[in-house]
Amino acid sequence: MPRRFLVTAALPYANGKLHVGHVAGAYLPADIFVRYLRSRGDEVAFICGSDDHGVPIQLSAEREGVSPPEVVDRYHASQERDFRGLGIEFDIYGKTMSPRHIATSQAFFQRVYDNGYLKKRNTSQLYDPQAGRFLPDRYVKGTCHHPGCGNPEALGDQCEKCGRTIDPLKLGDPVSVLTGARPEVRDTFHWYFELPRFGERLRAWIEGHPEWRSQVRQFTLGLLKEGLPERAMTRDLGWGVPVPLADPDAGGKVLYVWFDAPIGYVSFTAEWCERTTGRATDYQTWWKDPETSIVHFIGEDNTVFHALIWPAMLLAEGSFELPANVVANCFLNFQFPGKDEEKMSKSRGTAVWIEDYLREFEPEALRYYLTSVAPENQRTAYRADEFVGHTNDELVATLGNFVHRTVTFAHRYFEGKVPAAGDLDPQDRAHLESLRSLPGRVGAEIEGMHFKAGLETIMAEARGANRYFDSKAPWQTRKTDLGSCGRAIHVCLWTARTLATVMAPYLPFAGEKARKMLGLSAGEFVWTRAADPLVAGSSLGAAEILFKKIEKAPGEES
Ligand code: B3M
Ligand code: ZN
Repeated sequence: MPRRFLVTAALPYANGKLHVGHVAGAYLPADIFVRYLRSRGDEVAFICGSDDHGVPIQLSAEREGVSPPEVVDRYHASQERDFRGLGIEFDIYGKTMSPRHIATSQAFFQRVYDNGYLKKRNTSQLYDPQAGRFLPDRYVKGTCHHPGCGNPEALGDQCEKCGRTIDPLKLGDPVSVLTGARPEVRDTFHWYFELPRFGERLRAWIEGHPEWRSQVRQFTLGLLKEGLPERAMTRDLGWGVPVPLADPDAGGKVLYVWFDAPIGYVSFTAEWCERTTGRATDYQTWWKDPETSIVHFIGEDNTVFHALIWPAMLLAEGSFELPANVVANCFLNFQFPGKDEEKMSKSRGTAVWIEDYLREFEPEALRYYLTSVAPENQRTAYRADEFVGHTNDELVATLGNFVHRTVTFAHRYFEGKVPAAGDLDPQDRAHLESLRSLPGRVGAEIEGMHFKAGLETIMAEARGANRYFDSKAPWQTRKTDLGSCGRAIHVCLWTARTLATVMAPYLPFAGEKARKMLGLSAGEFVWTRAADPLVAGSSLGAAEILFKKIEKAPGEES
């Protein structure tokens, strides 16, 4: 029975280009997961888009002296191009500044309000007297107020060091990022989301998911223990979704970007349904049917929003299903030879940009390397010196070489056709037994969100395949015992099929090349048929190089 999955990857702010850290965080694992599910025959919607609102966009627009939509359009297009170049293929790459999204988030806000979970409260807020403006979220910086953190660079909405949300009024030594002025405190009012009312339900929900990554569980359960604060869900800002309430005081206020952004997953699903079925209301199949598994892929800094605030919003709205999993990767640091390991950061210029990468390198090397060092449970580092070795020794010399040498051999000595299997010997049978279990073993790792382990399983099998080839020495037996030579090549081609099918979610471009080399149709190149033998006598396609060797690491000066 095909299952149904709605898979999302966090919406990048439309104020910057994508770098390797983004890809390693949410997008690559999500793409692998989706490709795997599709190969199995499951029904999947893969949703992403740009996060166009909020302070980050407005700040960028102000710094560049252009309008927010101009910033959004430029970066939206660049992000979409970069994703496509890496083979990360969403069903839709939406925009939160689209009219449908604005209407959807307003309706959502209104329902949460009507259900009694949003309360208007007087509050004080930081205000920049020089700029003459309130300073919501990232307009202010200061020292994190959470016990045991002390990060001096905490942003007004979230501390990147401890991952917790920030109350800007509690920041130590706050400064306005607009003018550097010390902010004043002024009165205003906002609509607050009564998060504390959901604490118990969220705790029970998370405790009911022991399969989630432990860092996500620990972090969220820890926050629930501390007690969730109420959170203002509106802002005094010029750029955002206007607060839809009839209240005359709502004029001039917009929704907090973290209120409207996750609703983007819903509005983009509706947009995609409209484009594909003509019925936007079909989004309900993906969001309101308990048979659908909703899986959010995110970077670690988005955990509090996806695993606590967003689910609480869904509960408050009342008609949606909760996510089945929130899959967070930790940060990926950077390490270049002779330099200290540091956080990948666009502001500090320590980043490998996807756009630059794709000008010189193939997507597969990055997909492979980033999966092999994926920060699934702890922070890991992109090490320039390691990148070359992983690509040349593993991807090229082990995986690519096995498929290539096998197909080349069949072309040279078996007229480009699959030789007959004949009578298998015990070594063949032992090899094939391991091969037959490969799709199940890799699949179990992917279903468990262990993408790196899945890839390691494939590579172990590929090393075994090369050993099998070597020990069969077909270049000798072709002169002495053509039957035994054919049998070995038959088994190797079979192995190539299995390997190529299970690697394809990780390495889709090479998977496609291998499929053609093996003479398989798209329908034959699916997970459920990965371990099927190739038909003896069928024709192979031309042998191609699957992966190219590289000379230096991306991001390294030549
Ligand atoms: N734009 C934050 C980020 O890029 C944010 C994600 C929204 S997902 C709904 O880190
Ligand atoms: Zn902190």
